[in-house]
Amino acid sequence: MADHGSNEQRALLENLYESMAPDSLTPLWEVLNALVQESPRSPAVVHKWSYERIRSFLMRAGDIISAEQAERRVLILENPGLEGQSAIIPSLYAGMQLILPGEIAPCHRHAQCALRFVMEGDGAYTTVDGEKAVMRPFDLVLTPGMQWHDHANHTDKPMIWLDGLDIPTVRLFDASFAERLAEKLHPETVAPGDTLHRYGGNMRPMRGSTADRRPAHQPLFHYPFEQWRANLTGMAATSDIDPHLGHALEFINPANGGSIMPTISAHVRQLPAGFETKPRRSSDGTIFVVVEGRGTALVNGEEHPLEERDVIAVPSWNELQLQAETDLILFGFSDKASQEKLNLYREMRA
Ligand code: GTQ
Repeated sequence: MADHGSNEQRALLENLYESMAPDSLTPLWEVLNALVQESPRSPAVVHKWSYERIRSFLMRAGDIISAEQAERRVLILENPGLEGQSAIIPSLYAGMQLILPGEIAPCHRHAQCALRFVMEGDGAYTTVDGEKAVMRPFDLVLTPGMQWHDHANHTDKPMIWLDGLDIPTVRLFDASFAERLAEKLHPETVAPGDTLHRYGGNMRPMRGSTADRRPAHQPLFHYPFEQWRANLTGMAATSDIDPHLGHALEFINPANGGSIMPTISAHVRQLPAGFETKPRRSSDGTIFVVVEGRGTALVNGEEHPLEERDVIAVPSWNELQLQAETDLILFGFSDKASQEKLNLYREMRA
């Protein structure tokens, strides 16, 4: 409350609150400023996870529980400011998933959208509606909402990837639906790579043809490292650098030119050695993965050293500057997609 009033008024108010509490009524004037803030003050904090530490706990989990028994063997990256919420920022979830050689994670589907960003291993796969996406380091693979998916590893090395899902967003809307397939693995109905050929090269099967088989709103689900790295490097070699972002390319859904999924946006950036971005704030909380190189994230002036495969969460409206010590390549995903749909997204460039 802005005006604290007299002791007598306070006593009357406290008495009122106590009597109306059983009727599930509370006074707005006690909480208005906290509810309607001048600018975002996220309960989530800036936090960095070292890949090697996550990995050692994940491998320990691998000794104790199988992927099949766990359904998904994942360590959740829970933001220290959001304890108990299984969230890395208020709207998004992140976890590190391990599939050991010979293991499978059984087939299911759910309303939640997922992205996978490959951290380690080569050649395990996610099957999306009957088509294997063979996963290579730093590939981006999607499982859009309600598409059947299972994971399996027939290689001789562990496969580890970062999961990014909109679990907290779906929870906010009370819109979670999920089911398991009766079989452990979805039958393989299409050859691996088929979708990339049909929809991944700025082309698509002619509409109405039998070849146009993927959902019209979400055809593509694999964005290979090989492609995105070449695009980013090619652009960086010839274009002026954005002072606030570095060289940055956003992944898009080719069906509509929009974000990769309705609730999650993703992009990659390249910062040449010695480059420092100008301070920038944005209302989307962002999770970054260091793909290559070394540098520092300066968040509100505080230094967070970045090493290869580190994961750092930068919640809404924290002022971010990135410094590249060596050439630095980052992958990032955020809730910008949702915010833009709701006309909430804002940014501020110094
Ligand atoms: O791989 O389907 O990290 O359903 C959390 C929920 C991964 C998955 C997660 C999931 C999955």
